[in-house]
Amino acid sequence: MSQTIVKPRPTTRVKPQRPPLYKVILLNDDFTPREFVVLVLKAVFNMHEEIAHRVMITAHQKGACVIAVYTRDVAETKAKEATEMGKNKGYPLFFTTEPEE
Ligand code: TYC
Repeated sequence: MSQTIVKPRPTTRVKPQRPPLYKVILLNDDFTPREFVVLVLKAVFNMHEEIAHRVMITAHQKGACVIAVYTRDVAETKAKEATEMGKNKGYPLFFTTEPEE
């Protein structure tokens, strides 16, 4: 009697990878008016007044504040757009990005 041995095939499992995330960081400066920082946070990061104000105060007191996390493209575009809004008014307002650990 012959026996058929069925070997299990190695399964190749493709685990969907999440794209790496980037933090957008707001930096404090001595010149940009507080209300303008709040306006930018609302316009670019869709924050409500109260949250935007709290974020602005945190950056003002601590020197910097992580404000949101996005995929690299979105983080860089928003940081650039927000920085540009300040630049257009002659303010040194600055947003930077950093990969999340
Ligand atoms: N420090 C600024 C001022 O006193 C206000 C400010 C807050 C600017 C946060 C930038 O990220 C910032 N007018």
